[in-house]
Amino acid sequence: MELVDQTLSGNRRALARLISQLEDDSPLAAQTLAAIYGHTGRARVVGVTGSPGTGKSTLVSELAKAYRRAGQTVGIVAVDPTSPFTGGAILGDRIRMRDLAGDPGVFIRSMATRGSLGGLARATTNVVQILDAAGYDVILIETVGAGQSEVDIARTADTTVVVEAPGLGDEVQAIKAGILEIADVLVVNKADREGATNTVRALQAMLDLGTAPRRALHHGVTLAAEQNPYSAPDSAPAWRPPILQTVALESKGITEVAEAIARHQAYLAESGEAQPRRRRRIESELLAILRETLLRRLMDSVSPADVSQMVERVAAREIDPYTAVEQLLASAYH
Ligand SMILES: Nc1nc2c(ncn2[C@@H]2O[C@H](COP(=O)(O)OP(=O)(O)O)[C@@H](O)[C@H]2O)c(=O)[nH]1
Ligand SMILES: [Mg+2]
Repeated sequence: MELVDQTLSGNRRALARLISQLEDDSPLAAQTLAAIYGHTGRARVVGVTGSPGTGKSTLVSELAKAYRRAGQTVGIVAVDPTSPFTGGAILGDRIRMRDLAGDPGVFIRSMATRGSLGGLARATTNVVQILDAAGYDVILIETVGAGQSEVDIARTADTTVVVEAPGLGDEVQAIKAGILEIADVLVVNKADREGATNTVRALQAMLDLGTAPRRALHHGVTLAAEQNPYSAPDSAPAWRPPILQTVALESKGITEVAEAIARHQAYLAESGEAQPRRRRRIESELLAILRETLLRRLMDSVSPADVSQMVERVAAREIDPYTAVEQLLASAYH
């Protein structure tokens, strides 16, 4: 656990090596997380999500610069294969991000999208926890808001910023992906383009439609507030996501976004929402680990020879696949 000690004392190379080692070694991940867990819980975690091309990477790098100017250290986790942080985007964008890469107060990590998306969500959570333990003040997670697992990743943040851009038909996509539901701050980027005010208006209208108190997701099912043991006290006024316009490319409106994030974090602390949110996050993390562990243990308990034999029997139409699975589980060594 020498790497862990070095990471906790701020060694960047140790941090990078630790993260790489975790990527495919889950027993090691479990050990490492056990060793660092007591040092986590201090960073402010901000998710930035939205459709491809809305300007998330540009916004994230501008936000990172704003936090750096305020003297804060920043970890960036990019879960986006086309991210300029990964070298995936056009040259101009990469050049713009170069000053971040040379800054010792910034640590950038891009997540490989290999493996299952569920695994990616886990891996991302692990990296965020390590950056937190390593002492980064703010952690920015960039995800492409395209599906449920990206939404799951965004949900691991204290504050989620949803980025839209004019003229992409994003308003409609946002509803489909349920992404508006998780927005704490809405940003209409590319406000230099035509149609930005229309996008703002559309988002405003959608927020008006959804003014019912926000409900917490429990096991992926929406529960009424009174049924949810983790819901905030009734007296807390609901948070209405502000809608902000930015031109990330020209660094316009960035301070306002950082301020809105800070206001949301103050709201979380003052309203008593922070605790239930943390609990929900820990609950879903725990359930994910439980599911993974159960799956692995059960799979390990089924003998490969028995599986081959069942394949033969199903192929011969002696037995159907469902019955075959029941028999395999019955004969597994628990
Ligand atoms: N016109 C305009 N272009 C922008 C703005 N922000 C980002 N872009 C450009 O939009 C493209 C996509 O940006 P990127 O940050 O990679 O978007 P992502 O896919 O959401 O991460 C890039 O070519 C950026 O230079 C903006 O505010 N205005
Ligand atoms: Mg990107």
